[in-house]
Amino acid sequence: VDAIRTLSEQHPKPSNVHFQYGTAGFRTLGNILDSVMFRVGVLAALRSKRLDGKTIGVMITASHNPEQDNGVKLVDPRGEMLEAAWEVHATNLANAATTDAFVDALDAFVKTAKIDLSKPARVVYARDTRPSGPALIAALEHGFKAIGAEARNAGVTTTPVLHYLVKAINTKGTKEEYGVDSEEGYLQKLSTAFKKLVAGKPAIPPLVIDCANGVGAIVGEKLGAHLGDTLKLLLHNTAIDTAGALNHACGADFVKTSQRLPPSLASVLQPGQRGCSLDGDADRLIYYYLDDRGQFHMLDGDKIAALVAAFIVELTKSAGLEGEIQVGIVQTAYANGGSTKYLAERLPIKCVSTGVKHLHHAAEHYDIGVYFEANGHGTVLFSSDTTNKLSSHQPSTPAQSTALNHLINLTQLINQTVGDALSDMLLIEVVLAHKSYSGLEWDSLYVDLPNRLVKVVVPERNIFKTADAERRLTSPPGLQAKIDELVHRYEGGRSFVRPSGTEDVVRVYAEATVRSQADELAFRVAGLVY
Ligand code: 16G
Ligand code: ZN
Repeated sequence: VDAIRTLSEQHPKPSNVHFQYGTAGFRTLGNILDSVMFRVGVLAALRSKRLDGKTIGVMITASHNPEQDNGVKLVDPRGEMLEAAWEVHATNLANAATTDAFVDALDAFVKTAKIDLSKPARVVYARDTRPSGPALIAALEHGFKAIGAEARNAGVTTTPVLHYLVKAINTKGTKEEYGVDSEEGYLQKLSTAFKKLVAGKPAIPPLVIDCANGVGAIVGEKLGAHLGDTLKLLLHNTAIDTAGALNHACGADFVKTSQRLPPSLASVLQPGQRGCSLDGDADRLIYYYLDDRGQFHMLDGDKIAALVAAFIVELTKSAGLEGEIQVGIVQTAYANGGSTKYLAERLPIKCVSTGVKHLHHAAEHYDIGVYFEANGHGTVLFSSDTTNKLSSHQPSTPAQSTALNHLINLTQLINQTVGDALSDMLLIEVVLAHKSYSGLEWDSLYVDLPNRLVKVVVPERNIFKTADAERRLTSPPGLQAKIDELVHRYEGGRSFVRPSGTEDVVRVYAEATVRSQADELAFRVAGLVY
């Protein structure tokens, strides 16, 4: 306790700020996060003690947000997001006004959560390329030191690599061993599976990758070296040391939100060529191509879900496992209506609230659960029953055997801990190679409805309460009825309003059959909210 007290004095909480552990952990301006980092260091160690010394992950990143932002989130032992109940504790500890208040809050928490302080504490941590990262890492390390945690620095790497590491460390030496617990082990695992999956397929054309001037450039380059000639990665927006470049006019969020090509790729991407954008910590991925008239076409998370799910269903059939393995889809309200219609006609589908933890948990209920947010974050989960079935299934024809092997290799290629832009990118390249699809053919699976997302700054976002997987407002009273009344007047109209979990704004989404109508509906609903 003395060490905590002394070190905490070096990381005072700024007095006029309230911190909140939201959808993406703590996230705000990097230069006010010092005290939060110290306290998260202590909290991560407590979480580890609570879980009998299992390794907890800590990632310092603000993902697709502007360069001056930063953030931190905790990763649970199986590589998943921190258990929801602890988000509240994290928020409480971060907001204790003084060292005394912090120490008191810790004491109380240790008692109520029944944490045995004599247990070991183990953590692994990493950061993205943000300039505020090193100072925040130092504060975090102070937190580890204060409580005597055994801490392993994973350096500068992507969020999905950190999630992978957590799972690899915690499964080491067990029969569920996830892989070698290093970035190199991760790259090896992915590239080996990829090479097996595309063996014998025609050569894959080079792929343009927009690295958002972030950490994806570093790990992407290493991945490229592992892939060699199997898939040539043409890395762009790799200026990780240029001030202000991170996520600026590039990256997955820019492409998804503005629905256009990053200007920096204008002279790079050729008509017909595939390109993709990562976000600042490489856990989101958006594809695109230019048609022969040079027109931009976006292939977002919904298109990825459709492509991948159809492929996996085909493989389970070809492997002779139809009826034995059920493939299901999880989406959020942001999923394009076109994709929902297409997928619902083919597969079981569920809509859940925004945020990885909701999608991930819902996907765990299927034998193979495919989840992608429209923003490009997603992955595929194979239940342990399914994994066992795949390894014990006896194929009765050579064709079945091939399909079965593909499925097994997919379980290795896919980062099942969290959405992973690089792993997803390889997955997409596998499907395109197997189906001999160009961007155009992939795009033609279904037609996107025109849509618009706007954010509205409101005095009190907490008065906005939703139900039905965020598709309806229950508060403020009467507002949903007004939205319904508006939506009715638009052909193919759909709109919903929800408070953001990462920013102090309310988001309004609208879609309609015609572009101008989608825009108009979005702005009129925004007008109701304001
Ligand atoms: C974060 C989440 C994403 C979610 C978004 C919602 C991760 C890796 N990503 O980016 O899943 O869609 O937040 O933000 O946790 P919002 O609540 O501000 O709309
Ligand atoms: Zn991200």
